[in-house]
This record gives sequence, C-alpha cells and structure tokens, in this order.
Amino acid sequence: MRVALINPKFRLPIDTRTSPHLALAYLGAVSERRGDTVRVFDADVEDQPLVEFLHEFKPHLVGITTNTPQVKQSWSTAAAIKQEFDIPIVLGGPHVSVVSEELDFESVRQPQVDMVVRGEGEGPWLEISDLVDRYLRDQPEFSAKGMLNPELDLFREVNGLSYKTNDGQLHRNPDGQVIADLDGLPWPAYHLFKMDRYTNLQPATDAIPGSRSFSILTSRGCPYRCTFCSQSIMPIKWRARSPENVIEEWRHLVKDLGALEIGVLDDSANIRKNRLHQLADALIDNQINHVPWIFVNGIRANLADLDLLVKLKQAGLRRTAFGVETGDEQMIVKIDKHIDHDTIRQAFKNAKAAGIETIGFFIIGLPGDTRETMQKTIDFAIELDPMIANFSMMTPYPGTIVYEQVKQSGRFLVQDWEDYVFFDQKARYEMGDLTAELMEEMYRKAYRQFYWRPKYVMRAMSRKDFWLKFGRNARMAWRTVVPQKEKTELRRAIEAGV
Ligand code: B12
Ligand code: SF4
Repeated sequence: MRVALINPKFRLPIDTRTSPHLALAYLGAVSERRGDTVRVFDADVEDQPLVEFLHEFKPHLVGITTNTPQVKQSWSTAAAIKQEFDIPIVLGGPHVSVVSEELDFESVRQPQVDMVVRGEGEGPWLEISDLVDRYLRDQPEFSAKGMLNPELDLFREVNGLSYKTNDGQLHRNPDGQVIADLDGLPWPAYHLFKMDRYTNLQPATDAIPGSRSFSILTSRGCPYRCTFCSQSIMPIKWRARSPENVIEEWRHLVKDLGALEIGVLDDSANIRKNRLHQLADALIDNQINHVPWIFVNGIRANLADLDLLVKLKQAGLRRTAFGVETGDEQMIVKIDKHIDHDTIRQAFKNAKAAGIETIGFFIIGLPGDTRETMQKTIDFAIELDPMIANFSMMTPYPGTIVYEQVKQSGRFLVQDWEDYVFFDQKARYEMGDLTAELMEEMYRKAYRQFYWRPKYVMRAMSRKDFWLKFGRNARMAWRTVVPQKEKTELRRAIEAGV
C-alpha cells in the first residue's frame, strides 16, 4: 500500500524548517515496517506542488499532522487532496487530541477530513493502515466513501480514533492505550526526508548544516501537569526507552548518518536520574560523546544535581534548558510547577559548575500576573543569567488549565487558531487587571532588559556562534524593539497578494 504523510505549510514569522518532523518520521518508520511504501511531503521544504506530488505517488492513505496554529492549513491540505482523489484522510497531532473542547470533532466535521487520531499515533495509525489495506485487497473499487459506509463501520474498533461515516454521523472510539514498550518502536525514518533542506535544530549553535543535526526522543510523556502546558493533552504516563535501545539509535546517528549535533526532544528526560547516568556511561564507553548534544525542551530543575550534570557533561551534553516560567514565589505555586526558586537557582549553579550552557524558559502574562510579578520574572532571569533567555507570551492553548481560566474569567484576543503562536509580541488574552497593553509592554521590556545588558552583549560578541549567525541575531535584536505583524494580518496580506 502507498502511504503519504504530510506536514502542511505553515507561515510563521520564523524559520520553521529547523528539523524533520519527528511524528512523521516515527509514523513513516512504523508504516515501512508494516510493508508500506511511504513518502513524506513536508510542505515547509518542498518545491513540488502538492497536487503534482499526489498524482506522481498516487497514495492509498494520507496522514496529515497538525498543531493548533496549523490546523486550518491541515484542513485546506485535506481539501486539496480530496479534490483529486477519494482516499481516506487522517489527521493527528496535539490540536485534534483535545477532546474536552471537542477539537477532534471540529476537524472530523470538515467535509474533507475522514478521521482523527487522538494522542499517541503509531498504534491507531497501524490499525487504520491494516483495515484500509485489507479493504483494498477485497474491493476492486477503492474509495474512502465506500470504506466509511455506516453499515460496514470499518473503523469502529480502532481505539483513539474519531471519525465520520458517510451518512455524516460522527463517532468517537475509546481512548487508545499508551505505548508501554518504547523499545519496540523502530527508529525515526529520516531517509524519507530531504535532509539537506533543513536548517538546524538549534539555530543558536555553530552553523551546522541541517542535514547533520538530528533529534532523538529517549522518553515520552510528562508526569507533571503545569497549568499552561499543552503537554497536558498528551498521556500523563512517563515512559522511557532503555539506555541500550537509545544508545543503538544514537550510534546510528553519529556513525551512519554523520550527526554533528543531537537534540534530545524529551519533555522531561530526567525523571529517572539513574537512567541518565547509565545513558551517559554508555555514551562515554561507546566513544560517541564527542558529538555535542542538547536538552532542547528542558529538564526538571529539581532532578538536576551536580553529580548528574558533571556526568552528562562528560557524555557530551553541551547545553540544557530549564523551565523557570516565573520569578514570583506565589505564581510558581499557582501554575503547579512543583518546584521552588532556590531549587532552580541551585540547578543553574550546578549546570554552570559542570560547564554546561543554559537556556531559561520564562512566561510573561500568566493568569494572576501583575506588573510587579512580571518584573520579578525579568529580574530572576537576569539573576540566573542563562546563555539564552526565552520569554514566551502566555498563549492559552485549548486543553490546558489556563485555557479554562481564561474561558471562565478572561477574554480571548485571538481571531482564529492561526493566532495561537507566540512570536508576534501580541497578548492573546486579557484577565482583570492583566491587560494586553501591560503584557506587551512587559514582554518587550523582558527582552530589552535581559539582552541589552552590556555584560550580555560583550559575552555574546565573544562567541563564534554570534558572528556565524549574525544576520539572524540582528533580526532578533530588531524584533525586541519593533513589533511583528499579527499572523492574521500577515495571512490577509499574503492572500491579497500584497
Ligand atoms: C520540535 C517542536 C517544535 C519544532 C518543530 C520542528 C519540526 N519540524 O517538527 C519548532 C521549534 C519549529 C516548533 C514550533 C512550534 N511549536 Co512546537 N514542539 C515541538 C516539540 C518540542 C516536539 C515535537 C515532537 O517531535 N514530538 C515527538 C512526536 C513523536 O510526538 P508528537 O509530535 O506529539 O506526535 C505524536 C502524536 O501527536 C501523533 N501525531 C502527530 N501527528 C500525527 C499525524 C497523524 C496522521 C497521526 C495518525 C498521528 C499524529 O502521533 C505522534 C507519534 O506518537 C513539541 C512538544 C512535544 N513533546 O511534542 C512542541 C509542540 C508540538 N509545539 C507546540 C507549539 C505551540 C509550537 C508553536 C506554535 C510555538 C510558537 N512559537 O508559536 C510553533 C508552531 C510551528 C509550526 N510549524 O507549526 C505545542 C503544540 C500545542 C498545540 N496545541 O498545538 C507543543 C505540544 C509544545 C507544548 N507543550 O506546548 N515546535
Ligand atoms: S512544562 Fe514541562 S514539566 Fe510542566 S507539564 Fe509541560 S512538559 Fe511537563
């Protein structure tokens, strides 16, 4: 069977071509193992028009990934496909997994979308593939319409699936099981991607060609439920691959694919410290610790002791992020971060003592924030003094507790899903005294106060990276003083051909 996996075009005011889409790389890998012929169409890097690709490849089944700001592009991609071929179209990803807001049905209701996979995708995707494949063998007349005949109800037993039969009825099957044994998954199928078209996983590191920068996922899930985090949509159960299994893939990336940099994309890699000690030992023993690697999404500061960080540094860890979020003692309790500021201070000290570069993630405009608490966040960032401070404008994603809080006591300032990005320097909601003007003022202030410090500027200019990425750095510095256009404004301008 021929299977196409699509990452729809997404116009952001940043470069999103950083790295191949890991969800599609995993889905592609399980499909190939099933015996399917797979093609990935990542619209961010393709020159070929989608319709031409479809006519050339003639897929039997299409999977489209989607996050919140991307969902409208996913629908229009589905529409473009259905115009040409009557084949089943399946959407998956974080946005469509939010059952509390019926966002699975929001997509299934679109005339061109047949099915939505909620949560972890590999299991349901394989079941759908098996059913489509079997149908295909039995039926000379292949059509999605035929498969979605309510009398046949072909997909009724696929857990984690929401779908529409061709009488217009919407169905939501029970949730899928999380994958307990991650070691059983194949490695992401990078050979399906045009690797040389990607920029770089970590645009802040030395100008490494995108084709030599890889991601790896050593665990899935997060046992925490911070009120602002979209990860709460995904399974709460944290699961890890065995160190042996991770090392095998790591060696493949370094030895076979020539990785010059590896980004660990786990949400919470250090839940079990012993596992990381074992992984570090294995990286050293296998002599693959010369390739620098990064904890891209951060590790829990409460589990980052000096011993562990020193070992990880020996194992090649170059940089780690920590989710700090706020500098206010009460706010950090309110957001259910389950951490205190002294623990965060200690984690940054440990990382610096171990010689590891640091990134701090901070949020401006949490519900309950005031001018004073946001200033405390900026001051705390300056006190911690990470190499990179990333201030995000609080963006209430559906499915999070903050989204509920805004629904109950605030006012959304978004016009549609496309506005759910946080690069635009625009507030996405207001609540009580927390006005859009105040958030936007403090957001700009955060970047200005942190980055325009003489100490910071001198340090940045002494780094090779800074000069290698001078154009990008200059653009980012410019953005801290000049606001960006709204996403919707941008879209309208593009549609109007301006
Ligand atoms: C890497 C990453 C990025 C990279 C993407 C690079 C790339 N080409 O992939 C960059 C830095 C560009 C990025 C940008 C943004 N990101 Co991001 N990103 C991530 C991150 C850290 C990892 C994604 C990943 O690879 N996960 C591993 C894979 C295996 O898991 P997965 O993606 O969830 O996929 C599984 C299921 O969702 C499902 N599935 C997914 N797609 C499909 C498709 C089909 C057909 C099926 C059946 C199943 C399925 O099956 C997969 C395998 O089990 C996640 C956090 C996370 N832990 O997932 C955030 C995350 C996806 N990002 C998020 C956000 C908000 C953004 C931005 C909007 C942020 C912004 N600044 O405004 C932008 C949007 C950019 C865009 N192009 O759309 C949110 C999404 C929330 C939401 N409701 O949509 C997440 C969940 C972070 C969070 N905790 O809040 N991101
Ligand atoms: S912010 Fe980090 S710790 Fe909190 S829920 Fe999200 S992934 Fe887990």
